[in-house]
Amino acid sequence: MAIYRINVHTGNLSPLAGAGTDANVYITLYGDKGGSDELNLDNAGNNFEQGAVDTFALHLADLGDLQRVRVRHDNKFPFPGWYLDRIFIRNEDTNQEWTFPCNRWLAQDEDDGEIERVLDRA
Ligand SMILES: [Ca+2]
Ligand SMILES: [Ca+2]
Repeated sequence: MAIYRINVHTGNLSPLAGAGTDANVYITLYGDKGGSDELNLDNAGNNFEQGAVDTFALHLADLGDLQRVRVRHDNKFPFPGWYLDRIFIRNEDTNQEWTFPCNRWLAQDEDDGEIERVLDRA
């Protein structure tokens, strides 16, 4: 088993752009030792607001060297469009770290309209 700390950086755009979301966000991790299940990123707070960094801890099988992540939301609640800056992941047991840049919308009314993206590590 391993503990993965996941920092999700929502974009710091103009407040009028509505970068934040209240939709439910899901992530799947892929490493050279396999992939995770699709996991809901949730904690007690109001997550994924403009300019915020939300931190989650996931207890998973050791996935090895992470290669990519798939991230999506369910488009629920008003103004669900979300501008994801990047996702940072750290394996707290091995101290390995990975960054997955996005710098795009996951929004049906922005960019290409997709609300799911696969992010390769930087
Ligand atoms: Ca929110
Ligand atoms: Ca929004």
